[in-house]
Amino acid sequence: MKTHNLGYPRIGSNRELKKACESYWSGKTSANELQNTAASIRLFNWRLQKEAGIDLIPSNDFSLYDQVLDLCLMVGAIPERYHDVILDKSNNELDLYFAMARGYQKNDLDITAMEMTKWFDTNYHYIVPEFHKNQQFKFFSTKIVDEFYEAKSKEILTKPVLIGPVSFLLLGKEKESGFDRLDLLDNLIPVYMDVLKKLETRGVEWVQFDEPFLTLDLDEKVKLAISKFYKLVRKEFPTLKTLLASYFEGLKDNLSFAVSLPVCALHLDLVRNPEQLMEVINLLPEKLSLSLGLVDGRNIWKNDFQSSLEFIRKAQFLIGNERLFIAPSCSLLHVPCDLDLESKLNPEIKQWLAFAKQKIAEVVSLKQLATTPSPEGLKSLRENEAVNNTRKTSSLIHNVKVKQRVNAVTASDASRQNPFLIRKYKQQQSLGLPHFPTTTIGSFPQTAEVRSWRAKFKKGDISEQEYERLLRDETEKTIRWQEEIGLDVLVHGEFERNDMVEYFGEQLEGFAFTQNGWVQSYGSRCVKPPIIIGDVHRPNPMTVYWSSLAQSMTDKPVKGMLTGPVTILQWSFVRNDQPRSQTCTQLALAIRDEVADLEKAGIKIIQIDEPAIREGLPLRKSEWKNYLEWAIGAFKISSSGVKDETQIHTHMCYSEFNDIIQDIANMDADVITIECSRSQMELLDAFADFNYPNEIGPGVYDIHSPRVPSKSEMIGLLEKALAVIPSDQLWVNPDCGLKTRHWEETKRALIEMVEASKEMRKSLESFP
Ligand code: THG
Ligand code: ZN
Repeated sequence: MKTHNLGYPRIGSNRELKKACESYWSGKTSANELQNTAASIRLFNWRLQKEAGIDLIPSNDFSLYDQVLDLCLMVGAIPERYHDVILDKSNNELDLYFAMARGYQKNDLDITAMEMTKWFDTNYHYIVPEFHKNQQFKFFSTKIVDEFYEAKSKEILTKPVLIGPVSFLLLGKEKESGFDRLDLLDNLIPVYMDVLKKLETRGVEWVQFDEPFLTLDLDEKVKLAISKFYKLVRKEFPTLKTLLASYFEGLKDNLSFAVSLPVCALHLDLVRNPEQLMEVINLLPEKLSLSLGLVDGRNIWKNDFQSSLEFIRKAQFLIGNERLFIAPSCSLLHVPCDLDLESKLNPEIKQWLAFAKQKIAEVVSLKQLATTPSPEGLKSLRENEAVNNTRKTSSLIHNVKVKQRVNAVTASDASRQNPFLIRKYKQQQSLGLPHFPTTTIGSFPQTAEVRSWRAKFKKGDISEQEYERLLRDETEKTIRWQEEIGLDVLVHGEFERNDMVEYFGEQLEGFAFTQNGWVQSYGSRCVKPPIIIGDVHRPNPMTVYWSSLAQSMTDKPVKGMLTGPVTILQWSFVRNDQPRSQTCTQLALAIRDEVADLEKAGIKIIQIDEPAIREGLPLRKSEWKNYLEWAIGAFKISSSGVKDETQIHTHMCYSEFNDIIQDIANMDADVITIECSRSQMELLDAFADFNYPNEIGPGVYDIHSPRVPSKSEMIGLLEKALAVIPSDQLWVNPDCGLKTRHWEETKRALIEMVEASKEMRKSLESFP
């Protein structure tokens, strides 16, 4: 039996990589300094795993920005627009790499970054490879070989990790029509063979191929492609040991296909799909080894040793120790680095948790428990059992009232009093908004100054009164400015908030927080997901103070701003002792209470954001219906407790919605604002084909770039929208919150936007 790991977090225990990258980008430090930091993180991670007793330690799991971008560079999939970056001889490979990740502005050149999208059902974003007809590839970046060599020179023989070529192609996008990116496989294979050759000559024993698509719905063409590649690898490298990894789901109907592939070992995610173990073992060819992914790489709970050992023993009994690996379920990229750094966490809660470093130790413990029974082993098993048992009865977790309330939810709690058309009429009477009403998504720029107030307040450098006064002044300035430029529905600006999910979690019961539990979101950007440890409820109003304060400053309606239950669930670490649907319903009831209090305080428009509803979709289509039922149901529970006159908005971003448009309509929000400025027509077509019944604000400009769009540009977009959306259903707004922008461009863009709406109104009056 061997232990191995699929990938270790690369940001560094104290976000060293984030700081090094940002300092390099701002020109404060050299490429050399950045590379030194990167090398020391790699060495730290390798040594940590080696000292813990991991037999096969990954390399090439490190990345300066993203592992898919690394692969684009490895195979020379460099979009043509970056060739000018290469031609400039003062640039090196690192400059090219970051140009692809972040865009490039230098000497008249203004080259856009590559697109990003979510990595399966995680909150991690990868860079989307771009493919063209007949595209050629070549072995370009030698990172994978270099890092193997780097570890070897420190006496660590690593297992390089490489996304398989078929998953690589599937992760990307066809940038022109008339071809299928899978047809590029034949051009890609020689590069992979080249890489494997180089690795083999340098003494590689094991290579890990990630084919995460193996757990999705696959057609025959994809299967043929996968099988073609692994047959070739086997033929060209008969003695190379290959481990094929899939994760985030079970293999399910791809199972017999997966076990037929000529690889040496197959990794299974037994956290997501424990049932597959017996099915795989029943079909397992004699020469294939199995890697049991038993330690949850997507969540932070301590492993249940007894339950894991039952799986290991079954596998031991049926196929023996020789052919077994123990591992985390997936790469540990998705969990924070080290629980030991949490000095402020309640010890009762802390004992239930394991971060990456602790999970590595768990993998090793499981092997020891399964292979070398000892008194100490038995003791650690008993300890593990005792600690996990305390969770089952802890008063921190269980709240009878919350459970009773969830059980008492009825269909009428998830439905507004009257249908949309009746509400629309009453809201029109009450709000009196013009045609093409203008609004923003909620947040205004969080300047370095605003963030410094929060930091000072947290450190105790300024008093609570002082902090509040500063925020109040900032809010008032923002209200005045919105009035001045003529926006119709105002927002308070959210200056009091850190991350939206953290902000709500901090005010709800049932959550715990880390000081340092950072997880990479994209590039140097990290999030600190809250931990939902127990039954959730809302002891006190959360946003009423700031919303009603802002409303008291103006006669225009101020929108209340909340994060929806599905998004709070999706961007937190979620308890694993009850179904996600149940936790989501508890969150929905907490938000419902907040909505009711906002309404009582005189807030007439309330926005409940659900940007993560799409990414929560199960990877297998057969499970979509069930998810959508409880997720949409939770949104409706959170939003339906109000009078007809109260206007509910929702906002969505980061994804394509075409395939769940019916479900979005079922949310029955009075107004939906949606990110679509980059592919507006595609999205609008979906809403038009569908005859979307309620009001909609397709974003008229992209807030992810500092570029200021002109009034006429936005009018152009609105006219296109009018071709498919009736004029009394159309709102005018940017496509997302303005938190990450500067005031300068924000002001210019919003002034143009309001002017665009005014002009649209005029032309409506002349041609009604
Ligand atoms: N919150 C959470 N998850 C998210 C987003 C979010 N996932 C999707 C999307 N938005 C990801 N985008 C970002 C954008 C910015 C940052 C992180 C994720 C960011 N992070 C700060 C950093 O890394 O410096 C740290 C944040 C902080 O100091 O609290 O800027 O909005 N949960
Ligand atoms: Zn958004």
